[in-house]
Amino acid sequence: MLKNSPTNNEYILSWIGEMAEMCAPDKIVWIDGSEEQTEALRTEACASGEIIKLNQEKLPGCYLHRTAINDVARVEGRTFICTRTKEDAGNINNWMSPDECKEKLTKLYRGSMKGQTMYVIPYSMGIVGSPFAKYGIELTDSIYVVLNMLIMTRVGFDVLYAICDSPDYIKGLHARAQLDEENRYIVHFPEENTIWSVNSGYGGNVLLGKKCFALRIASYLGRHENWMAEHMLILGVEYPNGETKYVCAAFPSACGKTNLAMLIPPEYYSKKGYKVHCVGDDIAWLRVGDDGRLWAVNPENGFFGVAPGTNEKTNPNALHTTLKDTIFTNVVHNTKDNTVWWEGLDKNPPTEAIDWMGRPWDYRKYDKNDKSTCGAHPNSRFTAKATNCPCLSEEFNNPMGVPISAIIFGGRRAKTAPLVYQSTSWQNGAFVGSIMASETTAAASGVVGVVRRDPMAMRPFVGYDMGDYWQHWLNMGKIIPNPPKIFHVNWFRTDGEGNFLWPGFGDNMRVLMWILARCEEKIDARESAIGYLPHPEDICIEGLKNVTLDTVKELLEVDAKSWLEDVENIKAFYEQVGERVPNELYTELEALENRLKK
Ligand code: SAT
Ligand code: MN
Repeated sequence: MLKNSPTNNEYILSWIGEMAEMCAPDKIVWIDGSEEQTEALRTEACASGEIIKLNQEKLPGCYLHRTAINDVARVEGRTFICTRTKEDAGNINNWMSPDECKEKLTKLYRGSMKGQTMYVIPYSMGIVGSPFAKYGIELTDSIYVVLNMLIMTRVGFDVLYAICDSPDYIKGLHARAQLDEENRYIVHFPEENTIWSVNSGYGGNVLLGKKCFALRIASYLGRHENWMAEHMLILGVEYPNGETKYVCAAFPSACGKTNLAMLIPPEYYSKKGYKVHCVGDDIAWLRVGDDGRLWAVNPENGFFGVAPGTNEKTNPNALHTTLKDTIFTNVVHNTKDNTVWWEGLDKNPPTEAIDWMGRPWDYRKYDKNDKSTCGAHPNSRFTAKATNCPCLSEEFNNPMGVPISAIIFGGRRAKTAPLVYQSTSWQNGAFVGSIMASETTAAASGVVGVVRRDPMAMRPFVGYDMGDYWQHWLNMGKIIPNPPKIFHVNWFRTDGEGNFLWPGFGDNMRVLMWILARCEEKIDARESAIGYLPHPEDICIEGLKNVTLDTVKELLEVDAKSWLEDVENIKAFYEQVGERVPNELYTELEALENRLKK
């Protein structure tokens, strides 16, 4: 079956041979990245019903896909890190021994592709040929996966030429099998550069270049090679004088990374000539540059964004990005004009429509407080090309990436965390990242809206022990001569009645400007128990309707009592992470507690 292969690499050929023998596909097709082959696959997937071709006048190149009803989000409970020892995976990850895992999954894979095609996708995370790029090959039985990978990564035979005869690439195997929830597994063998995924067809579980490779495996590689793989957006703020400053920001899934990355400055700033450019919306690979600064690349080539809530006001750039060449997953199908819709798109839900489960949908039955009446799944997504984004940075394809002035951590917290504060050092900043917490969202299966600790927004994505990961952060601080400053933000603080105090979206620029002013040491701040806080009048509120100086004061309040409760929760979390929590972080925690008690 492997005759006429586009590579002679024995490592690749023997691995594919082994996987094909196990999965028993009828044939093997190499994905070359050409428009011709891609179009043929789209046609085939339309014919089988796997995707639906949308109105090509209104949405050229756009398609709709529905996943199985039981398969709509990442499954953290079924995600495993299979290192040789359990200690290396740590207490926060699920662990299985590599041998046990392979034995178990081999049974699930065996014969699973009978009667089907195995697609071989050679892809690059990062620009092919650049020193920062890493290569992977994903084997899959799903055309949907192929079409998504063609958008999200750089696919083609140039990747095979770049790998050449090296064994150095990430081996990914995906089979939908029966889409059986009970036997769904997303497993990583970081010591073997291998990812296995079975019984799912949903994005984060099956687009193996994304969370599995670019975060879990890459974080493991980064630790050994002195770089960092982080769950961060990358954006540039261009000043009226033409200079651009870049920041990275880590937020948990479905907390607005895509919105922040594509922010449109409020009029107050745009009139003066400020612009924002998007380099990435989800993942950053960070390395120390020759100039002693930290440099970031976005290893992806597209956006896998949350659809609900995306509209002309919240994120016009994302909306425009999705108007062509996009695959929509689990949104509403407007059958009258063959387009798509989701909650929060506009005030005109379609009158003839099919919901994400494939059932007729009556918008009049929609109840904002009852998620089960939604037409689009709360975690429905668009897969869109980065190059279609109106505010994409000119540096997007720069193989060296961009220099980072600030790292921003953020969670979704109704209380406790202020709008913004600055850490006092790299070590203190790593501590601030380690104590991040956020209310859970629909991006992962499970209860939504409960606060959980999500260090660096990486809880589900660190490919090794969390304590070691924090140690790696501390170690990196020692090898970056000119490190970025580290901040924490919270856009989601509410008043006594549960209303958001801060408008968010484009107005988050106001906070970014304070952050950048701090980086350039152009502005003063107040020392507090948790770090540096802005003087309230330094957050620009010109042109904001419902925000007064008093609102800003409220947003910046640090309530020692609720922070001390948080400290107890952090202690419990550190205990759970276990023995490898670095002493420096305990020192930071103790110091924080003492300052709060003063
Ligand atoms: O499902 S993905 O992991 O790809 C998206 C997310 O949860 O951030
Ligand atoms: Mn993400």
